[in-house]
Amino acid sequence: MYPRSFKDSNGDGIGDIPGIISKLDYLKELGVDVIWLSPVYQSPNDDNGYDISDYRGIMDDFGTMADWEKLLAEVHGRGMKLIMDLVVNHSSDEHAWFLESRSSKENPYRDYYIWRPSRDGQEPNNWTSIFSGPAWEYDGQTGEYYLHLFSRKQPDLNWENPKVREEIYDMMTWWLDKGIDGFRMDVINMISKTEGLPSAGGDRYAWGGDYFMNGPRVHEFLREMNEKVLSRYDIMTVGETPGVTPDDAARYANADGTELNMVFQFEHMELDSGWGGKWDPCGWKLKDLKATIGRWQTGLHGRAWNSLYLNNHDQPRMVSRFGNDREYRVESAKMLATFLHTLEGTPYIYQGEELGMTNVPFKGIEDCRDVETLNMYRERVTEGGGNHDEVMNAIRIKGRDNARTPMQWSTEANAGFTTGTPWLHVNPNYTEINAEAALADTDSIFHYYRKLIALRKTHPVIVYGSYEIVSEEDERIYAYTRTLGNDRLFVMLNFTGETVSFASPYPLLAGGGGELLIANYPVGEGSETSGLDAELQLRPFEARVYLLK
Ligand code: TEU
Ligand code: CA
Repeated sequence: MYPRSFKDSNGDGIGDIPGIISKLDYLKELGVDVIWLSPVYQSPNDDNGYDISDYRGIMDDFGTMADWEKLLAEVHGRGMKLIMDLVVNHSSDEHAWFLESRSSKENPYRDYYIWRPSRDGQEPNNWTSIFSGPAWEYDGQTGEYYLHLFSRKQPDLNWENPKVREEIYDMMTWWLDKGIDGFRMDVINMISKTEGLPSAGGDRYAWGGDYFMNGPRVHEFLREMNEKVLSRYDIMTVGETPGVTPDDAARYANADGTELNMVFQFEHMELDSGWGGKWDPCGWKLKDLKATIGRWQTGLHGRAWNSLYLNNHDQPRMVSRFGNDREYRVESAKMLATFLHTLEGTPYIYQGEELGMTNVPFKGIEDCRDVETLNMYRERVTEGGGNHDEVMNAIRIKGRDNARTPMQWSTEANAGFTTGTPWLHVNPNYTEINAEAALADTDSIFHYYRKLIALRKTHPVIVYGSYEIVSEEDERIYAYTRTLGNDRLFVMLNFTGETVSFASPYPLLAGGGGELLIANYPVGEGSETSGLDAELQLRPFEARVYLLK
């Protein structure tokens, strides 16, 4: 949940905690078990709360600590759980620690952050920031540079300093003692940097990820965090770990419970990035999706635990990216939901995904708010002389603002999100895509999600079954089985907008031994031959899930 865009209760155009409370019944009806709340701590909002200036205060825009306490009670009162976003790779440059740290080289907080003198009059190394430009900012007060892997207002904390680790563990304990049910941990695999912070490659600026992702002490730090804090509570933890492989993840999310419960990996989020990376969007291939999902499903089975997602506040809307947000929006949204809810792992639903919310036709850069997008535009177009239309096209396809337009509640002004002026424009298609319409339509994507979620609760094979691909070579149909003891699930997904004939390797229907659990089209008994070589005609973006006898 992205609080800034979920529901505004006081007409200032910004979502807030009382607004969230007013919509908890909606989440309960959907069947949500755990709410992951993006940061609500005090922040100057350079990166919409991922730049924290007080880890124990609630952001004024979002309400008070009393509001937050009420939210937790209301969530628990409905039998749901709440996990908070732990952002400790970096803080805000307006955090008291950083104000002290930058004030002098002798200040006791100096080594809470990563300061280095210039190297030949330039930055201490050649790393680029993930939000464009160099990863170092010169600070005239003490004539040194500080490291910021993200925006210059997000200085990296120095995890080599045991005092920093103690402060963070104390803060985590403080929140856990309030009764939260766990943490999502922001870029937690970046907290250990390679000794000496070596430069990367030969260029003036280069990607330094080899020296700050999955670094030398990251597992030591997480084991210490687990021993000193996490292991003392009955909680859920999920680490956000860009750039991990299944083997890395098997360590972070190992079954012994010495680190985290699961991680968000990004391999399937890179399939549509060309040579130029995220902002060089290219088509993706189903065979590549099958390969990466297969690697993760088989790679972690019995060793660790997967998280399953195609959407969050950092990714464009999945129905636009992996489905068809025009003539087959509903069918493809349901097909993708079926995909996410029939794999092994914990499925995550991002606000509005259950409505089939789509990407946004941003007119110009003035429509965008995301620091990642604004920094990239300035570097490539304003300063770099790049082509405005080309860059705007990439932003419409991959920009994070696509996921951050206000939640579409109804056909009222501003989609019922606010009575004021929303901080970010509402997607114009809210008139037909909104929660009110979805709740009233028994055939809506919302109600389809409810059925999927309910299925997981009644069929252990869906949660624990081992994954096996079927017809791997098929470029249009993604089919797989899940097996647990004598139970076998068979899933068929048409990832194209055409009707595709597919030879099921299993007898289905007509007494053939398959029970249809869920489908996104009506499946008539007469529509297929039964028997071994049943030739199924799978319609555009058709999804079917059978329980084989
Ligand atoms: O995201 C980390 C991260 O790597 C993403 O920024 C991702 O690489 C990028 O968005 C892809 O384009 C986390 C938070 O989820 C994100 O919202 C924050 O901006 C970032 O960390 C810094 O805290
Ligand atoms: Ca508000």
